[in-house]
Amino acid sequence: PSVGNDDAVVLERRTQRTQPPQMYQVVLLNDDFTPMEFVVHVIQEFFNKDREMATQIMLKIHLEGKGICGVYSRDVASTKVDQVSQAARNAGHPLQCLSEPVE
Ligand code: NFA
Repeated sequence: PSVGNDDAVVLERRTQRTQPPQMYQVVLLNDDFTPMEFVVHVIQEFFNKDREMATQIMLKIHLEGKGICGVYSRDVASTKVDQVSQAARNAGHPLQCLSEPVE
């Protein structure tokens, strides 16, 4: 910043402000095989939703093909994807979970 020498004082920003971190939405994709009850359970357990909200999100995924379960920093989103993918694999379901940058 610079300061003028007369009556008018001019402050000029010369440095860029720090940007907020990029956020990532964690998405579940519909498939024909994963039981609805399993999806509701996953959304409750890993995305901290109550049963009613988890059911709404599951139905949106079922009807529209995909749905956002939460929005997190990159590291947390990546961990959610790994945890959900492993839980689905362990249970023998093809449920797919991915994360994508917001905007
Ligand atoms: N479409 C699945 C079914 O009819 C349910 C489902 C919902 C699967 C959301 C994946 C995601 N059993």
